[in-house]
Amino acid sequence: MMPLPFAEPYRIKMVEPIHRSTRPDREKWIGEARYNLFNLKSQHVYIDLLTDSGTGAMSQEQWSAMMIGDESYAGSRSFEKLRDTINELTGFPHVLPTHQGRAAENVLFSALVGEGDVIPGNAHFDTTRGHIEFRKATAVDCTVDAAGQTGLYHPFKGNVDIQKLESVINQYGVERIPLIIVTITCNSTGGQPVSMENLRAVRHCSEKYGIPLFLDAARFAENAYFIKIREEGYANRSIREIVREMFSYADGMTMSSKKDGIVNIGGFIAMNNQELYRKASAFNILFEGFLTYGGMAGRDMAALAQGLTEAMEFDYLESRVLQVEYLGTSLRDYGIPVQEPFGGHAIFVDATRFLPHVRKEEFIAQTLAVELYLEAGVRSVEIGTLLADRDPVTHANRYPKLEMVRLTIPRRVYTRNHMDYVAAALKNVYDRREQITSGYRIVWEAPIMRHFTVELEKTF
Ligand code: PLI
Repeated sequence: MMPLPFAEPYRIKMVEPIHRSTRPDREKWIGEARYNLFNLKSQHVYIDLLTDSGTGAMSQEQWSAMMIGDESYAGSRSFEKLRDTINELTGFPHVLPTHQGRAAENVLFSALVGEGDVIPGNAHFDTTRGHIEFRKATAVDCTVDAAGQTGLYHPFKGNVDIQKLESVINQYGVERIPLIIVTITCNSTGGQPVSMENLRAVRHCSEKYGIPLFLDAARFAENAYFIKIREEGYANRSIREIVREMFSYADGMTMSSKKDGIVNIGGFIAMNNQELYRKASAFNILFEGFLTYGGMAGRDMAALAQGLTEAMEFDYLESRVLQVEYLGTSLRDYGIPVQEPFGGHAIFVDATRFLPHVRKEEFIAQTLAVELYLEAGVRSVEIGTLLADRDPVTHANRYPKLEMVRLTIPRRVYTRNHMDYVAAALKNVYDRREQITSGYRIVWEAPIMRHFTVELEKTF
């Protein structure tokens, strides 16, 4: 008997047209965009793999929840529903809604982080690092070394190296470390998960030194899926149980709901400590809005409560991770160097191995991302030197260990045919890689988070 193949646990009810274009069109548009893919109009993109943030498709249950959103300024029913869902899912009693993930970081760090502080973690996301450096504090990356070797198999490349963490604590002293942040999954190393064993070890360290542990939980459900599939002892545990255990090792969390909340906008902070909650509440009111909406409409909170529940369904998670794996396998079969094992939300292409003739000073990963757009209208994103930004003290470019192009898959949006198209497009670029020998130089950049708005010109 033939084994039944995998298929998505949903069907399509509403469609959004997307359009192909010609190469001369794309040459004109990317030039006008100053070779920055963030500057492109979405109608000039055929397949948009810029991000999985806020780009997912909501379910019929989420759309119907929106119709009963309670838009009261204070005491909204939709907030209560959301708070109850988060309490049940995470175990944290105190919840502050925010308009997105970086807003949660802004509010929490306003309450916790000061000048000269040091915040260790596993390859902090760019907005997290941005909010730390904006406060003249320092983010220290303590990720395991295996994360930097794209060809090496390690099931949990998001893990924190406990020895590195301890040596940061000993070097700077507990009084300069207001919190440890562990990002699940670790976006910056390739959507790589953190194991339960590692979370327990970080918890042990945080208790030993009395330093609070917060999870940056944007992709908590995908992390739980990998624990179930890859970690010994979890195969028979439900995603819900795994999620609850992950959060039990932390004092709190920040969340960008635009990822595993499967909504288009939203975020929150959740925590155990009431005193910290009260302190952070003042900043929430100042920056985000009253405590029962925090920058979200009632209908957004209603959709989020439903989305968080759907994100923990095993069949959904399996189809998502297998779609990402399908793209990764196709690329690997073409010989294209990618971060392995494949991550939860994206395939990360190793641009240094892909384009060995482009100098790092000319932004290798950005050069590859532009080539992919020119080839087929596929928008990806650079996770490399532009994103790594300049050192806040020396202002020199920071060259990260990995120069990557991220092909980020929105939730429940694209089909297998779209994945085939992307893989073929990248293969065409790979076949002509020997002719790509130069990249770009910066003509304008912002003083912080430059990659969003940077303007470039060709060096050739
Ligand atoms: O985009 P926000 O402000 O809702 O969330 C910021 C944020 C925080 N943590 C992590 C791990 C993220 O991945 C993240 C946002 N990520 C984006 C936008 C991405 O394209 O990956």
